[in-house]
Amino acid sequence: MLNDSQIQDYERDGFIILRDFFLTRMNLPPLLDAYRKDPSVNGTMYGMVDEQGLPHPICIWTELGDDIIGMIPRIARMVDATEALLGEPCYHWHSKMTVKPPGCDAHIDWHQDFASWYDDGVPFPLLVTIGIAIEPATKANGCLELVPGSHKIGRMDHNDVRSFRRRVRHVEETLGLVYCEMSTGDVVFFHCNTLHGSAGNTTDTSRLMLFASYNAASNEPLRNAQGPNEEGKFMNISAEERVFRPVDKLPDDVLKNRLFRSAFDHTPFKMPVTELNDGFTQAAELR
Ligand SMILES: O=C(O)CCC(=O)C(=O)O
Repeated sequence: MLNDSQIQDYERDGFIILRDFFLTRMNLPPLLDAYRKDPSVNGTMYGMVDEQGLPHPICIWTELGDDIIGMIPRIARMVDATEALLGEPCYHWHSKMTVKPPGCDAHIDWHQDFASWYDDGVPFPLLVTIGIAIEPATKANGCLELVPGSHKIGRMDHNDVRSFRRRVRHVEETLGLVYCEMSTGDVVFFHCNTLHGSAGNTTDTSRLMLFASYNAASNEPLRNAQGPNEEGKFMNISAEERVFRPVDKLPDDVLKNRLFRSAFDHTPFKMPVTELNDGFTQAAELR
């Protein structure tokens, strides 16, 4: 469980990095082995395109089953820590894996997650994401970058791209930048208004991260308040998948005791509606 000083750090910076949150007591290697055998994740990895038009692989899911990626977001210490940061019960919003393959030039452009979740109709910025390093993340292989304190700006307008870029530059120059370098098993908790992004991978090793996002129980999306994401256009996630559903918490040693059925074969992944989303490419187009 998080202590008061960790919660204060999160409130001040909009994120907190916890070393070895996972590796010692839990068990990530079976997920990494399965990913290395099948980097397409059963053909569900799509390309998400950056401002330069370069894709990086991503897959996303909302349903939590009994494979590894369905269990990780339900592990009690993940959910309990998130609830300590939010000060109330939470529910699973969605999870994803993002990859920077060796030599991948694609960036993940600066953004606040709440910009898109607001468009899902969410009223308050009461969402937290946990990023788990499945493979080591370094400055050279495109680790997550965060601007400390940027959650205090509030939700920025991402639509006017030139003005947004200028604001990001100013915020970054004013508040600085943290390279979230992590070893396998380290995690970062970050606020949904914390500005973040990542650069390309200049190394010959891949960088795999799993991100689990949670919404506060009191903060379900409002019907008829959606923006461009109306009818689940982003990654085809429906309004029904966004309502409060209690998390069926699992003991911390569930992975260590190998109680999973597979790594990712039992998860129904979301697929982007490509005719609506020009920010995606098909899996086959990924390098
Ligand atoms: O994988 C990364 O470096 C960042 C992922 C991210 O920002 C996101 O998916 O919202």
